[in-house]
Amino acid sequence: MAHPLDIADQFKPQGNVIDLQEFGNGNINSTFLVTLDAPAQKHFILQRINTQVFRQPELVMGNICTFTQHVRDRLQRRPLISARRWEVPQVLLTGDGQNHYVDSDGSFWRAISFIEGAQTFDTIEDSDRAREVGYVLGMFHNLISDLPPEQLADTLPGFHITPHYLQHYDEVLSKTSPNPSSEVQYGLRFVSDRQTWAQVLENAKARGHLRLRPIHGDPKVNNVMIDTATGQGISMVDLDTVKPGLIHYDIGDCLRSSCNPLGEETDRWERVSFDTDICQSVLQGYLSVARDFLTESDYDYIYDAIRLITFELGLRFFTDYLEGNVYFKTKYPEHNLARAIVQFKLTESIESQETAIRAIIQEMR
Ligand code: GN1
Ligand code: MG
Repeated sequence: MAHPLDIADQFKPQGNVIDLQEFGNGNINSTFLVTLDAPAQKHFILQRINTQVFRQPELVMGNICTFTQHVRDRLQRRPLISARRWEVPQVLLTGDGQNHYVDSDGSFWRAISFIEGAQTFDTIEDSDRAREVGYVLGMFHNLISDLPPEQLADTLPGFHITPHYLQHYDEVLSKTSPNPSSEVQYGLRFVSDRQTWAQVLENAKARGHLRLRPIHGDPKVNNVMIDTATGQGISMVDLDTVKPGLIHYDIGDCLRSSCNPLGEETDRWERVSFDTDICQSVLQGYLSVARDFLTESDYDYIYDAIRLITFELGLRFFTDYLEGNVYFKTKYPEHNLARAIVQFKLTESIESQETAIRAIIQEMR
């Protein structure tokens, strides 16, 4: 297999590559931080795209370029009033002007600029941080609210369509005899109790209550970049799933990851809970820049979105465990089962606080 060091050179960095390290904790792609000896560009991000998941990676790159171009144009025409720092990751080109490089084994590589002076966090410690995370998602949606979704390809058909995941789950179940551990029994029961309700967002879309818009697709808390000096949110990274969808998928994903103080990799299942104070602050930050493009109907489905995307991620992890870990990277055989239970416990906590969460949303309308 080609070495990432050799691939890094294909993206014509200014200067020499002096270091390359695995970076971040993505569940799908392989990510490396490349360090250069040039003063102008100290780092960039190199990634090998998982083409088992992203079957048409050229379309993924096309969407990212459409997105970055749109936002750059928009910010040039209408700079942010607050003059706050806002960064748009840039796709780096190869020596012959391509936005990706396919190596001799057929692996698909691409490079993205690295945002200096900023960090990401797996969990949220306080309400200021929560507001910044919400602001970043709101600003992200705001900046693409005028990009027609038809200009983006559907790079992952079925992504966040919960009924499709349920269908796949049924297929997997019909082919396997799951081990009878109490965790597996809990998961099987958990999913079967929520089959009918799981159509809620797709039904709202079919009835015209919610419409397709460009979305991020994976705006979990650790994809939000926070300026190290000011603590302000300045960018949303990981643009692979930018495509048409419901903004509710994004709102749900951002909140399910932000409001889980133990993080999605915890093994303390019995202590997993959804923090409604963080939820309130994230929503405040979000609405400070998203209010203008939200409809009444959009507010009606925020609670369901939080519950559904949490449940859906649990279902995706659980199915992957039953299927033999074919989608998400794992560190041990029961890893996806453990992750599934965390999301199911989080879903239970959301359900038990439905009244309070709905009240928070209602108060902000
Ligand atoms: C995957 O690879 P990563 O961590 O960026 C997944 C998301 C999940 C997330 C859970 C394309 O994202 O949908 O929410 O894991 N991405 C894809 O951590 O399936
Ligand atoms: Mg991602």
